Amino acid sequence: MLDKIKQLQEEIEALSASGKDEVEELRIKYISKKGLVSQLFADFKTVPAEQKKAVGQAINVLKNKALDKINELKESFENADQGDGSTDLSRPGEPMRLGTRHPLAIVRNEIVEIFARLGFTVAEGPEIEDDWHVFSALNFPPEHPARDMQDTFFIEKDPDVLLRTHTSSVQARVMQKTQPPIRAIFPGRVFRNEAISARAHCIFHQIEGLYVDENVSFADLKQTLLYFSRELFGEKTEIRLRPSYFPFTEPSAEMDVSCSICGGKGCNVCKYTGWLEILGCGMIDPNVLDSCGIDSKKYTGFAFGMGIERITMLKYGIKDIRHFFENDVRFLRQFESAY
Ligand code: 2U9
Repeated sequence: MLDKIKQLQEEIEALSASGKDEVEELRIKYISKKGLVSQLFADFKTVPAEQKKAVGQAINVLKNKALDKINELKESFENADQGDGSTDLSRPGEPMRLGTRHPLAIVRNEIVEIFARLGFTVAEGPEIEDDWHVFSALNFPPEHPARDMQDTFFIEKDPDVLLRTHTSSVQARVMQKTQPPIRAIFPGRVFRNEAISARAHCIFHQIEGLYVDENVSFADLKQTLLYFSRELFGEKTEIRLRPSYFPFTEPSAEMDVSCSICGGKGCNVCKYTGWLEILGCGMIDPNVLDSCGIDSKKYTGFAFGMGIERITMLKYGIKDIRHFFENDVRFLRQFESAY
């Protein structure tokens, strides 16, 4: 019996076929109910008791090999053209859908291009930072709440290793190694230890910018931001500045644009105020210029910062910030033609 199994195994291993029909014939011959392999199971009854274990195992191995072989032959003819006209070789291929640019990347590129037209260059820096570049250089006092565990992700026991909470750290780095005039913007990912909701996320993207030179004034800041707002939201857009406070700018302001949805008349997006807050700005505090190695008696500068998620949500009417991070193609494909 074992000899018979061995012989059948060699025969099956050497099987070949020239088409689907022949594979079907082989299947019937070897593994159908009345096939040669099935016949062995019938003959198994006659095997002496002491050989049953070895013979039983050998038949099972043979059966699996036969199944694999027949499947392998079947698959080799499944997708292949058999030259018999059954495959239409002139059919157009299945089109592969192109990926789309992420809405945050679309808006970031648009903002970068607007500032590039005003002569601003782009700079990037590390996401893992030290306390000095994120806080001390920017005039945050040692006890400032932003340093608190609740706001900042400290990623090692060493409190000097942290994830940047804003891209201002890159500005500090650029000012340390460049003397004015400096005109640059700083796009990047930032991290804050915040509860995730429809309006806030612990990871988001910012673009900050600065202009440092002799005689840079608040009027330069206003005109730059007016140009930017009209390029991004349309030429009829108006801006207004409200006094505010940041440790790194003095004076500081928050800037609103007239609501591009209702044209300033009032709607549910602008909560019937006609205005949408889009960024913070101000004149760089002389302490910040000095700590980054720029003479505050000779130079002045303005700076601004905005969240890209917020601007993208306003521009496209997106109601939940979490859409940006879920990468659901049904959401992403809506921006296919937006760039
Ligand atoms: C240096 C000096 C000054 C950058 C600025 C803001 C105002 C601001 C927020 C907007 C929404 C951050 O994304 S947000 O939470 N930013 O309001 N940022 S002025 O000022 C700087 C930066 C670097 C050396």
